[in-house]
Amino acid sequence: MGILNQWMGIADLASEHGVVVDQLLEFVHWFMLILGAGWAVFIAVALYKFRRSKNPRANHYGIQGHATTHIEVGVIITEAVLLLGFAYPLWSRRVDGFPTDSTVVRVRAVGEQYRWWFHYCGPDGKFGRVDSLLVSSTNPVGIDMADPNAKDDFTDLNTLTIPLGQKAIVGVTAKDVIHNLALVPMRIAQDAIPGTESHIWFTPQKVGAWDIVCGQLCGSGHGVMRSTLEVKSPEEFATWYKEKTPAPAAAPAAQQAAAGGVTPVVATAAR
Ligand SMILES: [Cu+2]
Repeated sequence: MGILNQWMGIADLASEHGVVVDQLLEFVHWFMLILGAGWAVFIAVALYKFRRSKNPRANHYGIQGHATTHIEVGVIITEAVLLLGFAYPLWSRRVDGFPTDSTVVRVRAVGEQYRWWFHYCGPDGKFGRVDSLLVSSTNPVGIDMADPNAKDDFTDLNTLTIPLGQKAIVGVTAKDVIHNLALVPMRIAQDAIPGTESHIWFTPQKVGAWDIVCGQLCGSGHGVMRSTLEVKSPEEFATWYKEKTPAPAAAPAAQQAAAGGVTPVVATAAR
């Protein structure tokens, strides 16, 4: 994990790609520590060397050697290597080539002041159409129930449930202001922007439950905008998913009842 990461209290790591993120973090922390110490020494030396008692008259030529130039060039090269050689490739692997296999789990995360709704597409693997004009107290993410793809969709409040070892794609958006879905143990975060849906993907590698925090100051209740990320074993996840899925032959009226049925669970989770 890295001695500096550990010392600074890094959160539990639970995703496949997170190892590389942590390695980069560890390296950057060492680099900054060395750089910080170097600057501290430089200031101490400068204060002593150029003290007034020894230099009654200011010398505007300063240091004549080239050592500092070489050190600066070294720092610039190291930073360029870090950015172009490590950070960009890591980022491009995250945003390029999203997984397309049939086992991918898809969830939509919809932020609002101050909670997260999670929208699942159901066994058909297709999200129903969503429309912000359809948002109501019984339809928190505005699912269009007339769309056949929406028949098996369901939502959950403040708990993002995903299976272990399976790639997950989360579409992140918001209803009101900009939020940020920060899945710290997965080493991934995404701004939730009203009117647009941004996607992230990762593979959970540990069963467990962690806090999801909002990573953007989104209002007076920002600090309490906490949800839970729950990684279940594939079997447990399948059972949970089946329980949550509304009955296949349900008529629109029954759908509404099913949606209502979810509400008590939701209300408990909200507290
Ligand atoms: Cu927020």
